Amino acid sequence: MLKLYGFAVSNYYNMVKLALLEKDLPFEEVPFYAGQTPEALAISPRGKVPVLGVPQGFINETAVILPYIDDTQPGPKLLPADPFQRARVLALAKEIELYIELPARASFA
Ligand SMILES: N[C@@H](CCC(=O)N[C@@H](CS)C(=O)NCC(=O)O)C(=O)O
Repeated sequence: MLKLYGFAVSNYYNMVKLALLEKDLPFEEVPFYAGQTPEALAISPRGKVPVLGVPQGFINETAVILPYIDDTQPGPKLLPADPFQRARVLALAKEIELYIELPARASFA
């Protein structure tokens, strides 16, 4: 079973979680707060979340995890087949990540 390492307040964690839910895949959530300990770095080389645990090992970086899920797992495709429509969806996701969610973090406290 796929394992999702991370914590729920992370937008990146939630991007991967939503992809897994959208595809209706079984997965286990593993609380993981990353950091720079040897144990954490063995799972996540930069000490970041999310990480996807797969039978062969660990995959990090959201932009790598999402296409991996789409390419290897059943369920509805996460992106449109048409290149222009796909670009529009990816641009919207990038807009939310860079220009809405990251600045909004300043108000989390
Ligand atoms: N480029 C990474 C960024 C991930 C990232 O910044 N995650 C944050 C949480 S939202 C994190 O792990 N922060 C803990 C830290 O940097 O020590 C990705 O897209 O997965």
